[in-house]
Amino acid sequence: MSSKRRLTKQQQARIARHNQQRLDTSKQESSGDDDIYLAAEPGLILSRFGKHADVEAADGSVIRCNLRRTLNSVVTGDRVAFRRVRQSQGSVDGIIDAVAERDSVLLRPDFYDGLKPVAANIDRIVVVSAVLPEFSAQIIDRYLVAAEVTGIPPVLVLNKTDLLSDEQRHALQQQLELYSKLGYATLWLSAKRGEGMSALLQLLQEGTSILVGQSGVGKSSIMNAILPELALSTQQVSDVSGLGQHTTTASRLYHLPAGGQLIDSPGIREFGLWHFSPEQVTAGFVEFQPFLGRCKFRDCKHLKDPGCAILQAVTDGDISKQRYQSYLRILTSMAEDKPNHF
Ligand SMILES: Nc1nc2c(ncn2[C@@H]2O[C@H](COP(=O)(O)OP(=O)(O)OP(=O)(O)O)[C@@H](O)[C@H]2O)c(=O)[nH]1
Ligand SMILES: [Mg+2]
Ligand SMILES: [Zn+2]
Repeated sequence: MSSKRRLTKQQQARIARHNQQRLDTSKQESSGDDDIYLAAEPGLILSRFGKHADVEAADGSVIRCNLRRTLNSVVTGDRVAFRRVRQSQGSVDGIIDAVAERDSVLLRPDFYDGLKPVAANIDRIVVVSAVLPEFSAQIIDRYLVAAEVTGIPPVLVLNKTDLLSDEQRHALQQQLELYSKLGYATLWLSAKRGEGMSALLQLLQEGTSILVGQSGVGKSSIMNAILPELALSTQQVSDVSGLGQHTTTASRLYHLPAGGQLIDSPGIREFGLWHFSPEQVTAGFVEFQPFLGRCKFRDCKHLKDPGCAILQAVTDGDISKQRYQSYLRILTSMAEDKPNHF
């Protein structure tokens, strides 16, 4: 928790009560600033940047709003109550009064800033990977753990398939097969050539989905392939560092022509899992589940422990070595790199 401003339980309860009252836009009483603002309306957060957010009203118009100071977190996908200004002055045309309780939230721990919400009310996490900058099963496994623990179903998308050599094609087909055997939806895509796009659109038709993955894998390019009129900026993976350029800086929600909403999000260098316990990470590996509780020792760490049912399953080929090694690496990195505030 941030130490900058700690509220007492009473203050928190009062803020929550006011927040709840403000959400009911049909029953607004007049407030002190009615000379500045019009009546409250329900809205959807398309994008949040610093002290501002773009809110979509029921009529489809987009209003740039300030945030009431007591709102501690507002992100893309949040449902809010907001008011338009009576008279526009400059670029900010409204204020967000309250945020509705979230059905789901994708969180990401920031090494310096603590836990940060990426987006709210998400129905699907689309994990995008590509051979350029690099294909990393480890990053996929991290997102899968987050998806399992938060209960938001994932879809694995391999983009830039136009770049694959025959050898890479074969290896990655096997990779994706490993995941589809675990029950995950997988998709082969080329945003550049438009291949696999209609299958993707069909998957995204209902609810709100978010594109996540390393910088440079082509998230914004996928958005552009769906909605060319957006003309979102995209950038080549650097020849020097071999990394993405962190082109997208804020998440933003778009409505898809065939139905559904899709959020483009900024790529991140590493998706940390410090906010989860080791037990949650274990549970995040779906194929471990039938074996949990069957180890000889109740507090088995599934490392070298004798009588470990997970290790036995790896030996028997019921759990893939790759996934088990990935699990070990995640646990080790969680213990080693953990910043103090997690
Ligand atoms: N060959 C090929 N290149 C692609 C494809 N999709 C995207 N790219 C290229 O990959 C580079 C990075 O694409 P972006 O869309 O900016 O990647 P991003 O994931 O949005 O990156 P961040 O915003 O930094 O997180 C650009 O040069 C794109 O043209 C594809 O299907 N095939
Ligand atoms: Mg981008
Ligand atoms: Zn065990």
